[in-house]
Amino acid sequence: MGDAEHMTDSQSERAAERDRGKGQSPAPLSDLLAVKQDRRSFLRAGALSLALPAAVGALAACSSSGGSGAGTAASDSTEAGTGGGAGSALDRNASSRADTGVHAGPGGSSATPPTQRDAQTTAFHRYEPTLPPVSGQRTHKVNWTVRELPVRISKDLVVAAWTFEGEIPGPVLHVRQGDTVEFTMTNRGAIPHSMDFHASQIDPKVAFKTVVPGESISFTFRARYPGAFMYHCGTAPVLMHIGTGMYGAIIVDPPTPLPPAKEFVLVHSEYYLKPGAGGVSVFDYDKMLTLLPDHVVFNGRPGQYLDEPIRARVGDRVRFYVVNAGPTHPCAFHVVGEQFDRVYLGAPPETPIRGVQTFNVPAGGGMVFEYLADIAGEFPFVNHGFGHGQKGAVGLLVVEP
Ligand SMILES: [Cu+2]
Repeated sequence: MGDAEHMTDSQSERAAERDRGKGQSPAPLSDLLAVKQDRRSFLRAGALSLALPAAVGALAACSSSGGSGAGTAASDSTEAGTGGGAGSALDRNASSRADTGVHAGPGGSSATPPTQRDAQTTAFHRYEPTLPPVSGQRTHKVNWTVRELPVRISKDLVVAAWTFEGEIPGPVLHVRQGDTVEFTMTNRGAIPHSMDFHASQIDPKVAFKTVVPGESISFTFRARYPGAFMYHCGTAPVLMHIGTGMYGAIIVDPPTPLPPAKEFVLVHSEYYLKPGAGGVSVFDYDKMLTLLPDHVVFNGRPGQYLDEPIRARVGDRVRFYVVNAGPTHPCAFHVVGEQFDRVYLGAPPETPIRGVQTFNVPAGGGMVFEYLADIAGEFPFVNHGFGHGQKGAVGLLVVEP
């Protein structure tokens, strides 16, 4: 299997070299740098190809709400976007289909139309992949705000996002099995939103219901199982709300901690975009339905850990909590040059599978991947569905001697 594995990567390398007309010795690192270089040209090519269908996909619902948004990244607007769209979304969510709402209603592309100033003033930052420490408290009070605002996902690309706490992905929550989460969400956006924690077991009609702008919702749950779980906005159409940035990870530790490790959270997701006003790209619901993303990413930014790798030392156990927000495609998680000692498909530490090269994390799922870093080097981690890896779902883990 190892030979076949490297052959696959080498083929990818050769194809990349042919495209660039360069001659480099095949090696995993150069392979990934090739991805990085190609990514820039891909971004340009992607922008060009996006320009063609851009005129086709006008989406009614949010162009009307956007029309009243007066061109600023408003919060506190209680008028924009709260007309018929808000009511109908509430009705649908009240029927308890929040997590599976797939009706064909228009999703809009930008609740608060971005401006050129947004594109110029929105700075890039790396999303911190290190798992934050768990608090000693057994009850976690979490107060989050929903905002619609521009987010720079690369040096060249700003998107008109819908967010939890202004970030894609939203913040990482870290609790222990049996802990209580007292959650409050306040909607400071221009359209309705909601919250669905996959780590909870709760009546979705009550807890995950949609909140109109200016209002809040609170609910409480206990984290019954350990593992890596997704959270997301469940307001219909869910595809649009997840696809526009409303997702993140909640990590639940087992009562007996897993062995000490360097722990990282990787939230995998897709971007479907079209050009928007002021140089800020907007999300394209029609393209989301075509299932062909422009970018596929870890932690919201294409290739960000090529520029600033994740680091560990020889002798470390490395643990990845991989949550796949989708909204649609699986993540075939793989570390080039390594094998996973354990993969926990469900609640760790029970029944890991061992000696794993690659495992698919489904959209809406989360798994825990561990390996022993006993070899120094630069190890690319990828979505080994390489059509998606090539679009940005790739990073580097540097293991230092
Ligand atoms: Cu939402």
